[in-house]
Amino acid sequence: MASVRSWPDEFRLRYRAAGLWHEETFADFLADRTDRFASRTAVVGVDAHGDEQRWTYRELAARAAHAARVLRDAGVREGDRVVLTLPNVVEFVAFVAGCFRMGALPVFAQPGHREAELTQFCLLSDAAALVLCGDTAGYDHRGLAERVTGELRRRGGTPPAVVDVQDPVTDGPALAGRPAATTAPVTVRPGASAEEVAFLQLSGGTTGISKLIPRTHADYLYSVRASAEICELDEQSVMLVVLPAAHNFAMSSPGILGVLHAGGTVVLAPDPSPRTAFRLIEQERVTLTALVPPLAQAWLSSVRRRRPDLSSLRVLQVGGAKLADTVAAQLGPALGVRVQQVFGMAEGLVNYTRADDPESVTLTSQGRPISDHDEIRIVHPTDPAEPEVGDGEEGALLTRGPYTIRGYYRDEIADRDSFTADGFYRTGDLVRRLPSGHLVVTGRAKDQINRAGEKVACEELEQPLLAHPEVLDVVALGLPDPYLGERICVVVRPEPEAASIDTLPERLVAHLRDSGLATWKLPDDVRLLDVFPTTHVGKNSRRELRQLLASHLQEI
Ligand code: OOB
Repeated sequence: MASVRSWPDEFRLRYRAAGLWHEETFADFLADRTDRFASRTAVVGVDAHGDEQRWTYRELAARAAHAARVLRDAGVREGDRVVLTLPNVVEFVAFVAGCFRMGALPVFAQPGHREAELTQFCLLSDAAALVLCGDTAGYDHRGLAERVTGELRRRGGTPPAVVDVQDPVTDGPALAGRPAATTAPVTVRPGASAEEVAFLQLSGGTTGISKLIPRTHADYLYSVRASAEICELDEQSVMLVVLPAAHNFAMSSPGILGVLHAGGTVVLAPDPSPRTAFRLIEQERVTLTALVPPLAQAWLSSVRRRRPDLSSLRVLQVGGAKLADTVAAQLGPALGVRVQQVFGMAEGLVNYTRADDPESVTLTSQGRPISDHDEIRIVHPTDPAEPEVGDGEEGALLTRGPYTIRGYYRDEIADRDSFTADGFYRTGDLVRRLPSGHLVVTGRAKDQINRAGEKVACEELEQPLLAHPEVLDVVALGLPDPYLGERICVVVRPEPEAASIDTLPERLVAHLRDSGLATWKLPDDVRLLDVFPTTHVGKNSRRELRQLLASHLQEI
């Protein structure tokens, strides 16, 4: 895969010699866990039909083998990419494991992605299959897939095979009464190298739609092993997955893979409501879960009303967006848990607060890196020479290490902007470092909105809006919101000839929806403004716009 920039030999050898990178692939990993923990419970949740499932490690392996067979019958071959856009159903785990088994590369899309994103992911990855759940929360994904394949055909591409996990053929033979594929099994892929790309994650996106992130077996499994150790997972661990399963936080920090690594049980929450989560925690005696800050806040208020039995829950991880110190301080006492902050990114680097950190650190910092081999550089945010800032000062975070990518998937232009010449990834986050090595996230230097942990590139909204005939100019920005962290605001300079100013905001939101953007990216707020503040070089000034909105537009 020539278009993926990998670690230079010097680093590969260093990570191997230090015992961080192993020979193990995901197929090896899953086969080994199946042997070791065969009759223990691996996955609990609902399937695509809404029926409850409880799979042992052995059953998970059988489901994975079946998923591999379904994919192979759909034309997927070793090395092919498979876009998954599944909700938190047990089939998600089966298909991820199925891809690993046959050496296909999952591309971790979200069920909320729509035409714009899915078309892009299929094109970029040249996907052989698109795996979806026909009806997800009342939304017709089959119809969506038809529009995506139609668009790919129009653009001269080969559309992927569509696999619907609600189709009875995708069910494993163990499900009585449902027909199953009967073709020959797909065997675990022999002889693969652990330094090959295992799957593609999605970036939060700063310039248009998410970029694809190539993660190798060796680098990702290292982060999974180390995360499971830091989070003290073992066979007794029961993790509730409330966040979207395909997100990097839910997958590997320590997430689904960390729990399977340790021989524990993964419980998938079919919806993120506190009510569902509390029921599952009680029922399954959950020991660990991960939330984004707005969900943690929702739990705080819900726990006071519902008084659930959370006695089994020991650790509550919070990450994906900045957790306010005041909320952090309330969570432990109110829920009877230890709070662990997690500051990570799909590109690699993950920071955790540790079990033995003092409260002053766990409540006010976003943790320290997984590894002694994670290199952290904090530089002046606007000086192009990127000099390092002094101890404890705010600066832009750059990082390099054994599980941080050196380049995106087939995107050399993004690589030029996102990585330094010596291979550091520019995270776009502003941080300061405490003497203990813990990082405090203080802000962001990238054109991205973080709405309740969901990332939206400002460009994703600005580009389609600029194409609207009644829009002269537009800036998308995140405004502070007590619950969401940030809410999405687009400030539009309308064409003087705009048809009807009164209805323009609604029509612009409809236009964005029609352009096929994921639902969570639609603006919470559309503001009209005749003149935009500009920087000294004449560019629109987001900073001044934000200040302007904060000061007087709020009252309009
Ligand atoms: C996680 O991954 P992504 O790729 O969706 O987003 C990464 C970005 C970071 O660069 C930062 O801007 C923000 O999300 N972020 C946080 C944060 N955790 C992530 N900002 C402030 N405080 C935090 N605790 O979001 C992700 C991946 C793995 C584990 C956890 C989160």
